[in-house]
Amino acid sequence: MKTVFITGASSGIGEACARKFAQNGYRLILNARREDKLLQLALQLKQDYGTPTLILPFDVRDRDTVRDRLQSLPTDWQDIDVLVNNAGLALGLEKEYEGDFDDWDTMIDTNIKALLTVTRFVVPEMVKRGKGHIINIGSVAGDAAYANGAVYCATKAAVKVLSDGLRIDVSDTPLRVTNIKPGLVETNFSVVRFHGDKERADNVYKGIQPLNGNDIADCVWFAASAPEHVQIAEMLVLATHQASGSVVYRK
Ligand code: NDP
Ligand code: 8X3
Repeated sequence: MKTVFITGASSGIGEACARKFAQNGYRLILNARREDKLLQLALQLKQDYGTPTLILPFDVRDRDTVRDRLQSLPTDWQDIDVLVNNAGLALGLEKEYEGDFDDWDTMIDTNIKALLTVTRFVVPEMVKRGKGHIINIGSVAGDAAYANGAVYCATKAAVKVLSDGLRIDVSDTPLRVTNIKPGLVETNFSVVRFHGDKERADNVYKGIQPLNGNDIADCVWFAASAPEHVQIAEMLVLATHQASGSVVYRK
């Protein structure tokens, strides 16, 4: 049975990926900070598909904990076939010269530094085994800046470059590296971005049919299930009526 490790699996895209891999016979290692959500999901997937799941509730920004928890995985859970680096967030929507320092730190620490930390502790074992696939959840936001989103966009540009760099660094191995770049996906993303303002979050998806978590999980699965000699390097996935990070046609 193959094993997938998904960060940020308590909600949205990560949760949808967990279900997709479970449907396809993988067993799951699921991370996020909210343990109750992970337990609920694990129970549901056990009932629906008989999926064995290992819950790893921790903050991916805590480097020591990431190291300790990954280095003390039960022996029969140590062979990770697919890593989905999904945990991430945007905070705030402000001009670059007016942004909040704490929001910047949280985005940079989570979207860039924590993704690197998890990669650093998982990939060496993959290289040793000569087997593995790293799937990073980037964003259309990493392709070009949009108004009031510079820091979030910069973190996702970093995900693109880190994916490209890792792909170069493992090109002498059978490992594959994929950067999935979604556009507007209706998840908890905007509620988090606007610090819990649900009404403001709902407005982001008004007048357009956004993508949902399952749409992105389908893309992740397409990359993960491609034949071994096929490396989906990048996938840009937009809602119909969205043309870029800043061009959206709303009815
Ligand atoms: P959600 O807010 O629904 O999910 C985010 C997930 O990340 C949650 O499970 C959350 O879990 C987890 N998470 C956040 N911070 C941490 C942390 N410090 N440690 C561990 N887990 C953490 O949003 P999405 O599903 O939309 O977002 C998933 C990824 O997709 C992000 O990287 C986002 O940037 C990216 N993305 C989203 C798009 C969208 O429009 N929605 C478009 C393009 C990319 P918990 O709070 O329990 O820790
Ligand atoms: C999330 C997509 O366009 O809301 O990465 O920034 S967007």
